Amino acid sequence: MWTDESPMLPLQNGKTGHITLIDPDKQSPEVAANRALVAVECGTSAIFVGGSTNTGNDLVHATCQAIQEALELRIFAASQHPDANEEMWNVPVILFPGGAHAMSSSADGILFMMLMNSRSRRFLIEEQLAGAPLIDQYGIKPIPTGYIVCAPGGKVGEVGDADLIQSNDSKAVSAYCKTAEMYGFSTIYLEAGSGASKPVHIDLIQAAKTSSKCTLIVGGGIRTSEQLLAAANAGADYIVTGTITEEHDSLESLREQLHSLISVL
Ligand code: 1GP
Repeated sequence: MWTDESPMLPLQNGKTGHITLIDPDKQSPEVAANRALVAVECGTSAIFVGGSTNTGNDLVHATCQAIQEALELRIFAASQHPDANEEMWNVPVILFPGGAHAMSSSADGILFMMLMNSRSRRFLIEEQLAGAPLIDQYGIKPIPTGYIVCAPGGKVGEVGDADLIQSNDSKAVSAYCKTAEMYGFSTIYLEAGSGASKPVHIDLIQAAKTSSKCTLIVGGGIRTSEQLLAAANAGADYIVTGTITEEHDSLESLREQLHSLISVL
């Protein structure tokens, strides 16, 4: 359970943090919970739940619930051992919604996103209008986020009708980030698309970092320690990985990969 009151992700004392994205469409809630536990064990700072465009509320909710229950069990188990670190299991579960249909009252927070470079009114304001009353009703914390999709963009670029930011267009990223800050958003998410062939270009990450004081999340196509470090050194406050978590049949091999990946931060 997340008790922090501020409308942003807690920063990691100047270090870049890692976030694990779990797409409820890609495994059962039980497997999702086990994957999330392994990720937390390896040092991930938050769990994002969402991703696919058409996943319904029921599956999103069941996945959030399973993850929260698993974390609570670990917190309880740790509280019974004087040497165990109870705090390490206290990570937020945050919705990363494809739209207003992908909600859960079991989440601690939600990236309340504007897909800033969408050409579609739906992703600029309509999904938000449909989602805001539900977020209010559920009492989950909105994290106002400027979501900016960069080339190659993948499925979210297509579905979101994004006017993709090209790798040499630092000026555009800078303008979007300043706009996000002027709107009062706490957070910016630079996205290359899930499973992208290449991550967001470091020039774009640098431009985003120097253009606003918002918390900077970077994700899409990051698979190696080198890519993770490059994004961190360019100024990412948080780096999201999703696809690599879905590629492991065994929790052991997932643990091995996530451990070697996250330990470089
Ligand atoms: C997608 O940024 C996230 O929204 C994660 O991307 O699945 O490529 O790690 P990957």
